[in-house]
Amino acid sequence: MVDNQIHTPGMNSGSTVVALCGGIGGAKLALGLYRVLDPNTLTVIINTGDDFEHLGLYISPDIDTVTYTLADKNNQEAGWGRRDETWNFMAALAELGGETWFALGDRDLAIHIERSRRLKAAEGLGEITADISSKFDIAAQLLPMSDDPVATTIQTSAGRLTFQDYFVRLKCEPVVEKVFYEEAHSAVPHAEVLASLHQADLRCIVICPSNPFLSIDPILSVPGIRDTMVASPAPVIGVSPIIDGHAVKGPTAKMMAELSLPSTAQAVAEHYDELLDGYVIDIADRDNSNEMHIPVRVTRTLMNSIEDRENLAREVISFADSVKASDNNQANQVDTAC
Ligand code: FO1
Repeated sequence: MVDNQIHTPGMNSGSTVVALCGGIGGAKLALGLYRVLDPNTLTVIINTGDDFEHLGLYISPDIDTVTYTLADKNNQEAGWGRRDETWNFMAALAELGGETWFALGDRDLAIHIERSRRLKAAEGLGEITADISSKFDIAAQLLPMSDDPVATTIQTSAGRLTFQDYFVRLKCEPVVEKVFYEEAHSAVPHAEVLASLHQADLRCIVICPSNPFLSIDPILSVPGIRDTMVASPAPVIGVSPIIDGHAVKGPTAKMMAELSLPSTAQAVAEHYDELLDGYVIDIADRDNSNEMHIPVRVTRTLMNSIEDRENLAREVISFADSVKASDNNQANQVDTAC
């Protein structure tokens, strides 16, 4: 349901929105934005640090999670993979003694096999992602952060692990000591990523409530993306992935404790530092809102229902418009003062 109040840009705001997203929590807000905005005005920049080669296939989990979610084909319970899935391939693989720790459903397999075939035919990840989006009638623009490989690896008490080894095979149990984004220095942002961030009518940039270290930092590690966001006149609004000291899903709070950071909404805002123009936190963290040195919007950020996703998206957009309006007012005051 496109919301006219949100859909109609404010007098001082543009009409396009860019969201940085990875993982399950991020995809929930991406869906909320997709449903309340004109979907043609939304660009989602997706983390590819989770990507890996498995069983001879190139797997891009966060691109698939966002794609299935916006196409309404996703498995709501798991948060990843497809709905109405069957597991005959995995059962047959088990008979052969194949690796079954990473579950690939029969329908889900098609996207991995088709993406792998097209990558081998030298198509770019962004081109393939756009084509799959259009085959699924997704009106938003879905972009990988780069066509170049950037692999998230994790130095842990169990040694240096690839992302999926840590996240799925070892269930996030090893103690995290440091996170790396391999080859980020030589990666180039996807051309459409920089174009989306340079749009003249950019209303705001949203950092979704994803794991900052595993889903957002890989995107920010690609040279040029963070600087473009900092320089953008559009407000950058972060949504806290931590509610009352806990992550809604996944290892964010555990990782923060292991990295000697307080697992609080405020600590995540401090991690993003000068990138943020505004920060959205949950009502459970209302008392901490005055400890933050940037504008804060307090609202319900837990997203159980579709309405929760849409309501949070509306709050984020209206908050961005108000941050932009107050920036304009301050700029005008400075003009009149001097
Ligand atoms: N996550 C799991 O915890 N267990 C799995 O077996 C699993 C399989 C899987 C298959 C395809 C896919 O696109 C995602 C999958 N995920 C699985 C999620 C994956 O680990 C993602 O990296 C997480 O969603 C974090 O972004």
